[in-house]
Parts: sequence; C-alpha cells; structure tokens
Amino acid sequence: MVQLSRICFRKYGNLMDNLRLYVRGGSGGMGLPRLGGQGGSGGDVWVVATKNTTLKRIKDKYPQKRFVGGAGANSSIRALKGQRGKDKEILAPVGIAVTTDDGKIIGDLNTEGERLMVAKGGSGGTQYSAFEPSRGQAKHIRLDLKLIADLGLVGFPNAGKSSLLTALSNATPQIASYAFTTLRPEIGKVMYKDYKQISVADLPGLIEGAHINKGMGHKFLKHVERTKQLLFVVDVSGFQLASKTPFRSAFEAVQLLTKELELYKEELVSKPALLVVNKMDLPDAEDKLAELKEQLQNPDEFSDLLPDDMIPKNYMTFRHVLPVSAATGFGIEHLKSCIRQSLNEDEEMETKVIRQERLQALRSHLH
Ligand SMILES: Nc1nc2c(ncn2[C@@H]2O[C@H](COP(=O)(O)OP(=O)(O)OP(=O)(O)O)[C@@H](O)[C@H]2O)c(=O)[nH]1
Ligand SMILES: [Mg+2]
Repeated sequence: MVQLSRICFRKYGNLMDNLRLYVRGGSGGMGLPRLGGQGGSGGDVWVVATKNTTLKRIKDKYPQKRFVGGAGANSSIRALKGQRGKDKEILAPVGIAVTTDDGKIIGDLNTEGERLMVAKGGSGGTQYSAFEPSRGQAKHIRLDLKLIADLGLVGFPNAGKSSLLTALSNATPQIASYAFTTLRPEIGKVMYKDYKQISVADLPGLIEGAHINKGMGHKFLKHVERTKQLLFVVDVSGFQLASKTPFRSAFEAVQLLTKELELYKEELVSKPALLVVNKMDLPDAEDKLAELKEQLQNPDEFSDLLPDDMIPKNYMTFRHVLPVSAATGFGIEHLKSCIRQSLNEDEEMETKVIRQERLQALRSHLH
C-alpha cells in the first residue's frame, strides 16, 4: 500500500469570495433660509457589475474599503439650488450577492452593467427641514461571490474526473473513454456519516490553451472561480490529448493546469487545492507516484521539460497529495476526509477574520 502523503503547506488562499465594505451616502448641502434656497442632495453609493474584476482587486485598490458619496453643495446666492453630490460607484465582478452585514440580501448582480444602490445620499436642506441637510445612509455591506460548489474538479480530459465524482458522491455523470464527455458542470454531493454534505462540481475538460479559449476554454475557467477550493485530478500515468499532441507526465499535467489557471486569472493559483493522483490500479503506478512526489518537492528542477511559456510563475501548493483509484475505490474514503478537513480549515479561518473585522469596527466606533 502506498504511504499516504501529506504535504504540509497550509495556506489561506488570497482568492477572495467575499468582501466587507463600509458605504455611506454623501451628506446633503445646507439650505439658504434667507432666500428659500435648497441644498443639493448627497451622492448615492452604487455597486455596479463589471467584467474582468475580482473582489481582491477592489480590496487592493481600496485598502480602507470605504466608499462615500460626494456631498451636496450648499445653497448660495449664486446657486440657490445647490448641486447634487457625485455618486460613488463600486466596480464589482458579475455574479455576486450584496448583503447587509448580518447576511440579509440587498440584491444580486448577475449581468454586466447591472447596478444596485447600497447607500442613499442625504437630502439637502429645504424649508421643510428648517434648511438643515441630512446625512447619507451609512452601513457595512458584504459582496459575496456566488459559488456553484464547495469544490471544483480541475483536470485534463480522461483524468477520471467524472469517475471520481461518481466514486465520491451519489451523482451518476456520463463516463466515456473519449475526451470532453462533460459539457456542463455536473454537481455531485459528497455525503458524510453525520449527514454533512459537500458539493463538488465536475468542470468541463480543460486543455492546453484554454486561457485563449481553446476547447471549452473560458466557459470552463469561469466556473473555477466559483468554487471554494480546487481538486486537481491527474492520471498517474500522464496524459495525451491526441496522437499529434505531446505526451504529458502527471507532473507536467499539474504544471500545465496551473499555467492555464494563471493565464486566465493569476489569483486562481492561490486557491486552496488538493491533488488527486488517479488510476493507482494501473501497472507501475507506485513508481510513477513516487516520481511525481519527488518532482513536486522540487518543481524548479523538473520544469525544464516544459516549454518556457508553460512554466507557471508560482507553483500550486497542495494541502494533500492523494493517490486514489476511482475504479476500485482505493483511497476514496481518505480523500473524503481530507476534503472535509480542508474546507473546515478555511471556514474557521473565515469566521476568525469576520470576527476580527467586527471587533475592529466596534473599537473604531468607541474612539
Ligand atoms: N484504470 C482506471 N481507469 C479509470 C479510473 N478512473 C477513470 N478511469 C477511466 O478513464 C477514462 C476517463 O474517465 P472519465 O471519468 O470519463 O474522465 P474525465 O476526466 O471525466 O474526462 P472528460 O470528461 O473527458 O474530461 C474512462 O475510460 C474511465 O473508465 C481509474 O481509477 N482506473
Ligand atoms: Mg468527464
């Protein structure tokens, strides 16, 4: 039996699937009692769905995570009706839910250009408010990337993703020995003895060049973003798409898959991931597994087998490397428990981060 390995890199991926922000509408402008002038209203804060952005990019660009609408102008002799404050737009990725701090849905953004007001600006002062303006709405909101599953299976065609999903879950995906049998992501549920369920998406076959939209290309890659963690699946004996394309060892397959993710969106490479080495029932599998593990320990030494432009900038770190056979069931139970452990780890981490953020917010209110 293979000594089940655990590569002990623990890392909380910096691909974010939620983000907490402070939003405040702009304050209204003062009215002008002497002449009955009306202050401008404060600008509103909007979340606008935009292509090609991520929650992480919002955070990097606005580390304070504060979005405040422009103030309305005071009414003056020259401009009795004060000018309206500027609206503030938060450019967010498509496919998010916007919620209040305690998780109530404010709205969803599902198509490019869709917009949602999250904080209204205050009204300008008028005769009805004794010319006193009001403040804009202020609150914390959360942007949550809508996920399709807890785990996404990432692998080249024929690696055994569909078979693995069947072995793991109660799904019965279409299985065949030719490439691209999976067209849409199929979601299976992994059940545990205590009734806990974890969802796994079998994503359509990824091939070299997917980032330039070869094969299922972007259709596939956009799903990768929408899972909490990744399960790389490789055939222990390697992979060859067609007789005219080069043969790739399991190690090369791992690096090529990584590169495809990187070229599509670099952050994907920092997602928490596990590596499944499938087809361990085949002859020589043990030797090939040992070789793969050695290569994964020193990827730089072994990457010269790949074309230069296919060497990833950063190697994927796998929390576990798990030899299995989807065909015989070998290693499947252990894989199930590693999956659960890995998801738990991140959940705990996330709860901690949320608590810290709340605490910080409370403290800053007190000061
Ligand atoms: N010997 C062996 N064969 C396997 C194992 N797992 C899958 N296979 C075979 O490998 C072939 C491909 O398996 P699939 O599960 O369809 O692979 P896939 O990754 O879903 O492929 P695509 O959907 O085309 O991307 C099938 O002929 C399976 O029977 C395994 O553990 N051992
Ligand atoms: Mg399949």
